[in-house]
Amino acid sequence: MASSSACIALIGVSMVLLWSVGMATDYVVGDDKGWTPDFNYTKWANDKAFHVGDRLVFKYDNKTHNVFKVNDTEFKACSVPNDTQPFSSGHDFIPLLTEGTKWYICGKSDHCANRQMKLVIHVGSPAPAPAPSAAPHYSFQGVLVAAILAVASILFL
Ligand SMILES: *[C@@H]1O[C@H](CO)[C@@H](O)[C@H](O)[C@H]1NC(C)=O
Ligand SMILES: *[C@@H]1O[C@H](CO)[C@@H](O)[C@H](O)[C@H]1NC(C)=O
Ligand SMILES: *[C@@H]1O[C@H](CO)[C@@H](O)[C@H](O)[C@H]1NC(C)=O
Ligand SMILES: *[C@@H]1O[C@H](CO)[C@@H](O)[C@H](O)[C@H]1NC(C)=O
Ligand SMILES: [Cu+2]
Repeated sequence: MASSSACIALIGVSMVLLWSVGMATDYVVGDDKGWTPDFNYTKWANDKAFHVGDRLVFKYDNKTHNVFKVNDTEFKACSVPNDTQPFSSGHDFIPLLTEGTKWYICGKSDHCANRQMKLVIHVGSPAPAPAPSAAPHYSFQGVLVAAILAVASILFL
């Protein structure tokens, strides 16, 4: 009994945490086109607000593409770092851990210089909590009631 109460409490508390932190987002770079030549990633990134806690997902054929995280200078010159390994799984999840500007290029052939395989994004502070009305799956009041019930069940059962 005690352990199931604790379990309910944990679920309640996690829901509250999830609600207050907001939802992290996975962004598939290039959407259904993925990481591919001749796609405008500047345009793709334009209407998106990236936040700490979100992830970039690069999907590509790893025989012909890869992903290097680079700096500003390397990005502009499309120069592939010779001291770091690229991401090369073909399905890379890259968590955005810090705020600021991040640069990514494909290191194969002339894909960065001539085929637009370059992405620059600006990462802002963690996503704000959505307004209660913007959270369609559960209301703040509902979560609050769940949390109170959970705590009550620990204290009184
Ligand atoms: C990509 O899109 C951006 C923003 O819409 C635009 O300024 C830029 O010229 C485009 N690049 C190419 C190579 O078409
Ligand atoms: C970018 O990285 C290179 C090494 O690959 C380094 O020489 C250069 O100073 C760096 N530039 C910036 C702006 O950090
Ligand atoms: C990497 O490139 C820099 C300059 O482009 C060069 O000085 C350095 O020796 C290279 N390092 C390796 C491990 O090849
Ligand atoms: C390409 O992806 C496959 C499957 O994920 C992996 O086994 C292989 O090592 C990857 N190739 C490179 C160059 O990383
Ligand atoms: Cu490429």
